Amino acid sequence: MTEKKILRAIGGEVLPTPPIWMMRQAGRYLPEYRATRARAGDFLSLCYTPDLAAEVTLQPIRRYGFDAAILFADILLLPQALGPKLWFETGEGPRLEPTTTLDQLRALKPVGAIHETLGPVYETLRILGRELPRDTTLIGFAGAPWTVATYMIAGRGSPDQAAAHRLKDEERATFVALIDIITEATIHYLSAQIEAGAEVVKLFDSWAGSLKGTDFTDFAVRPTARIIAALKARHPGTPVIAFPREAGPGYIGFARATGADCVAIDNSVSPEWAAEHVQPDGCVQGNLAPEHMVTGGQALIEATRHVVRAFANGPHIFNLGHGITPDANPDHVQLMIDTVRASA
Ligand code: 1CP
Repeated sequence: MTEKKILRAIGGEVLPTPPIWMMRQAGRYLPEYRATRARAGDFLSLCYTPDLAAEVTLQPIRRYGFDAAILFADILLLPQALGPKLWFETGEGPRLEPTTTLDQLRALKPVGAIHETLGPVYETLRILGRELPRDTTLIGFAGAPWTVATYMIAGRGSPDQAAAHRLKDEERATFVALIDIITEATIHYLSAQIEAGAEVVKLFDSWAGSLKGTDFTDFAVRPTARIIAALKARHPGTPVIAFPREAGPGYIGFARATGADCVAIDNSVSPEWAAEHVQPDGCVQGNLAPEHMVTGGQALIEATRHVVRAFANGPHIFNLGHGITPDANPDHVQLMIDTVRASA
């Protein structure tokens, strides 16, 4: 039997204390990350230089001994591999050449061509497969099609994803064709990650919460189900974590509807609610509010115990409800881990 606790929890085991990792665990809150990023020069060079990307992936494992390492990359590398230009505006965030017309869709590269750009990402995974401790699980990832589409359409992040909603509602055929291309490309991308050593893959649907009613079914559930079905056909033993962030009631039945082996929960719902409505279908991941990594103290300890207790009767991977922020204190992360591991 595997000694990797993350795989055991995803397989349905209830462990004495939940295994733990943290979204954005390699990031700007760590001084060693900032140093390596400075050496790389910029964020994209860091993503595409396998030795450095592997180094920042390993940093939080060395410092904290998390049970999983997540590949250091970004969900926007896949659209870039399809052709549109990608760059990061310092202090602002990512910018992507927009794709909103049928002509622009036709100009995208064939999905099989993504590997020409993404080769360094697979190399990072191969390095990690050699260098990670034996009991650490290696997680690969991609953005879910809706979330990737919101960036491809608007060319940047936006609080309401208005441009993507407009295309969806007004140019349906173009929007659906874009979702299909991203879906196919994601299948190729995640398959290659698994072949390079990813033991679990995670789909980040960060903006799933803005899809309502049938849109949620059509553009959050269906593309995720298609990706998972294709991955299961090629790699039946590799589990998939789905993260339809802020889905609210959409979390209910999401694992069954998509075939996901584990559902990651954000912190806009209570752990008791998720334990009652989502955990009966399988492993859940989450959902401590990331703000505790900034504020720390007794409130962090109590909130951590609360999450552990609420999920204690079913399979659970402890995590934050969203990524840790750059202003977090590394000591608070250690306090969270100590609290989880002392909770048996
Ligand atoms: O300046 C820096 O060093 C860049 C900050 C940063 C980091 C550390 C970005 C820019 N991306 C990443 C890495 C990253 N992104 C990982 C690596 C692994 C880890 O978790 O440690 C992962 C899984 C992501 C995923 C990602 N990128 C998502 C989905 C998860 C989420 O946070 O909702 C999204 C939406 C992105 C896009 C993106 N990349 C970076 C930023 C600042 C953003 C958000 C932009 C926006 O919406 O405006």
